[in-house]
Amino acid sequence: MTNIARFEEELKHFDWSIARHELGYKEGQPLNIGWYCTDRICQTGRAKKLAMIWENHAGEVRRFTFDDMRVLTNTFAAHLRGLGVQPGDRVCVFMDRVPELYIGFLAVLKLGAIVQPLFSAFGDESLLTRLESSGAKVVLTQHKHGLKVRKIRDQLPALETSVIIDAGDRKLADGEVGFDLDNAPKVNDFESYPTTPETPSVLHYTSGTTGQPKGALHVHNSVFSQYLTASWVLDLQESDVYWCTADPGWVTGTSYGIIGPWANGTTQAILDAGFSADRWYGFIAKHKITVWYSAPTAIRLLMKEGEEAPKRHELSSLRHLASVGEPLNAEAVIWSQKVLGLPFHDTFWQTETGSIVITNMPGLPIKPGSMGKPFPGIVATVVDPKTFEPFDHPGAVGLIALRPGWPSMFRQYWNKPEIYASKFVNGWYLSGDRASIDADGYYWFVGRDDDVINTGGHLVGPFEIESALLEHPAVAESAAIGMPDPVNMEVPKAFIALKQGYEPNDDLELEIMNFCRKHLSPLAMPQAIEFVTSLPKNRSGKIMRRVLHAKEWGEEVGDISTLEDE
Ligand code: 6R9
Repeated sequence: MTNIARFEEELKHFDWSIARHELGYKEGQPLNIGWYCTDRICQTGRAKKLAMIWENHAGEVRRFTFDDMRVLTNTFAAHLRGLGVQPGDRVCVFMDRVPELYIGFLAVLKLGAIVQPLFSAFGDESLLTRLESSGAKVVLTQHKHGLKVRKIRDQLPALETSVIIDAGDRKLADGEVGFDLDNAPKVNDFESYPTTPETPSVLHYTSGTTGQPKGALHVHNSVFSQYLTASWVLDLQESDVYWCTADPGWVTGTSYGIIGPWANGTTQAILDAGFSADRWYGFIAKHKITVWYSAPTAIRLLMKEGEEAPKRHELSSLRHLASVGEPLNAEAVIWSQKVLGLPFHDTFWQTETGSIVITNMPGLPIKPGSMGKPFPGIVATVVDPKTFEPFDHPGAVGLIALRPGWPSMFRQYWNKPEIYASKFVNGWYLSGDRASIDADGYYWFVGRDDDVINTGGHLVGPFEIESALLEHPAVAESAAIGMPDPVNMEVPKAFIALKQGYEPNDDLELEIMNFCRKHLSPLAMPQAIEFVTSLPKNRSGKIMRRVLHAKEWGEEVGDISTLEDE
């Protein structure tokens, strides 16, 4: 049987009970991700196996076995319980990629509380909107990031405690407590809270076109999807050393940087340091990474460094590569095949889907530039944007639609039921992305269907940038769009109409940029500002970012009359 025929065969017989069976889960039992990622691995004879190999920017390495992870998550969970954390409470994890981030994340789940991971580079304003929304009771953080929390805590009535993991002898403010995990008395036995498959687990914030970022709420049931996709798509085997380059502030860093791999009992290598080609290749060589999950922007950066850089390192341990977050261009697949001897396998999914839904699974021949096919058990299609019915001919461009029902599907947007409901039409979940399906059933990504900016794989909502700009006294109106960028695909650009009495000039541009820097995360910072006398609007006065976008990319503006009715 050919590979592709085997793949199609697999699709026919697939049932999610495979994951339940492999994880030894029986209906009616408690299901706790924290327990499945640590205690269960120990109980299945892998207590002494390495769970985490951690390295920082200085090259310092620490190693943790699954038994270490079990005891440390118990210790952290017991401490948090002592601070009054109850099941269902939101606990935010706001740290660099230090071991305490990973341990704290699982500890919160062991308590039956909801973990809200946030990217440590967020400034106080990005932090405020997300903590305000979640109503987090506790934040787990480091001293340097705790200072940002300290600045805004007056505006967060629900926030009781900041737990500072590296307080040392520093003076703490009201509401702050120090917790030194390494030196805390260890808790060997801790009973994980008996969460059910539908108990909320992770609350990930994601940006949309309008309004502030929304919290996509997941449940413990997600582990079945994350476990099985990590096993089948990332092809994780018992002897692998796996590296996911994503930060747990984003969903890839939790679904495939924590839950999926550790539920498989996989050894993960974690690099808490910035990008450089030599550092990355050196990391692969040093820890003999076998499976590598990264993103197109990083691959493009590596491509820019040329073909000599990888030759300086011993990369023969690598055996499987995958990519996520943005369109993986055909050149990147061809380049990696040539230079690393392996193609990158594309994987498409979202914060909302919780796990990979469309992918080039091993065994499926890759068509470079295509995202591949739906994962077994995922019913996907492309629907006509007008009728929301699937197209009946290949090649038509429409909206990627998924039939709800796989285990890791998000269950709600936190406190935003109307927005959640608006994502479902005709029984389909609409992803907000456009694509076509070819005659062989392969999906080809076309673009997003909304105004969200995907910069280097990170979604940035234009509204967040525009809100920050509007706080500046000179700004009357603003619109943010993505402009072309050779590495990040797109980067934010702002169009600004000034209030009367202000003149556009370089000084003002610099002043607005500096103002933004205080309010926005580095990713959301506009890389260019263009002053305009007015912004294109529709009849109801909404700014038409699409018109600006089309001009910026040298594309046809299209039928503005339909836009005017939006
Ligand atoms: C996992 C993650 C989701 C959005 C998604 C789409 C884009 C993700 C992609 C891709 C083209 C791929 N996206 N994977 N675009 N090819 N393989 O990235 O989640 O941060 O929620 O972003 O990213 O636009 O809708 P999230």
